[in-house]
Amino acid sequence: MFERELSFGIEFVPNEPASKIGYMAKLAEDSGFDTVWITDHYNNRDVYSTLTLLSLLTNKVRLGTGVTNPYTRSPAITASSIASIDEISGGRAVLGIGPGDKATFDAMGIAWERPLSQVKNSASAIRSLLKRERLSEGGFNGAQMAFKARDIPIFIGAQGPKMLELAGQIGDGVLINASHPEDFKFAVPLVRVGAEKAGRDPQDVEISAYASFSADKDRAKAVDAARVVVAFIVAGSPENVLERHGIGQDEAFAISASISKGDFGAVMAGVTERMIEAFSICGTPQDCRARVDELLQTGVTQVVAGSPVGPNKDRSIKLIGREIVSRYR
Ligand code: F42
Repeated sequence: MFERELSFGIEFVPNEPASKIGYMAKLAEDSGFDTVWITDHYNNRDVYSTLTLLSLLTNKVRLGTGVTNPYTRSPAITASSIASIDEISGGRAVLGIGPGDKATFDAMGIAWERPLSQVKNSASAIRSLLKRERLSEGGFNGAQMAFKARDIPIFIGAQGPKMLELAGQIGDGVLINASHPEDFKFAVPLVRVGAEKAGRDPQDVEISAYASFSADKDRAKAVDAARVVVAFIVAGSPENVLERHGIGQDEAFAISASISKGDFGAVMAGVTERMIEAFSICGTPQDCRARVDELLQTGVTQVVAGSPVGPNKDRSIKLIGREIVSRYR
């Protein structure tokens, strides 16, 4: 059995000013969350500027990129940035890194080549650079940091089977974008196989459910808040994942088409109860606890409350802290 204590994270998307994120991150810290994850997309506020402010506004929480990628930032720049966050925050940085979001790379004119090996090589390069080792392979030509940093934990953002196995091989943790136990029954064994293949103890890998989360005392309000996020997840899910949850391709196509047309009335109407149940942790605190209990059974050791968090973010953070996080302490 896996004995790691369950921890709680929260995700913020820096699509609003850092001061607002800072306020909510402090609220999350005071509400008992253990880790704050900030997403990285070129079209939002910069992840490291946001983490710098959070380093100054919080005292205890771990602060992480959730997740950055090796395409828009060289691993050498990532090593320098995350080491700086670690220094400013007094040793609280964690690095989440994944293959990145193809849609944003297309918009930036960046080719998404060999994502598996890019993630693997960049994690290895970052680890070496943090130790001040000189790098002269994998495209590097004598790169070396001017300062030594802590051995900052690296979490791999993964969904696909190969990436999950890689996360088990090289990650201190894995961030899996999913909310339903069936998805973790598929993912967790792959992470464990990866760890075993690399001769590691699978218990050393922190398995995180990076879930769309929506909590409110009123279930209907929680569901309404989750609808748009769930619609985007359905539209972006591969056929096998939809099938796993009994959702037809036709239903997903209809939602995609409504998103493309900008018809958000139709988007909301297209999201069924089954989709909400498959792709979010949603409802009253009691509903959410029931789901967290199920996830624990599959080997999950961190639950990350991802967007939307709830219909009123401030209130939902406090509610989750009081009625969910505290029950697992
Ligand atoms: N992406 C962002 O850009 N920003 C974020 O803030 C962000 C947050 C985030 C949080 C949690 C999380 O789980 C994911 C998150 N993502 C974010 C998305 C993340 O960056 C990835 O897009 C997402 O995890 C999907 O990745 P994936 O695990 O499905 O991996 C892709 C690349 C995939 O297709 N994997 C396949 C697999 O089986 O794992 C294998 C692909 C493969 O084998 N590729 C070969 C190779 O060498 O890489 C090449 C194959 C060929 O023929 O070219």
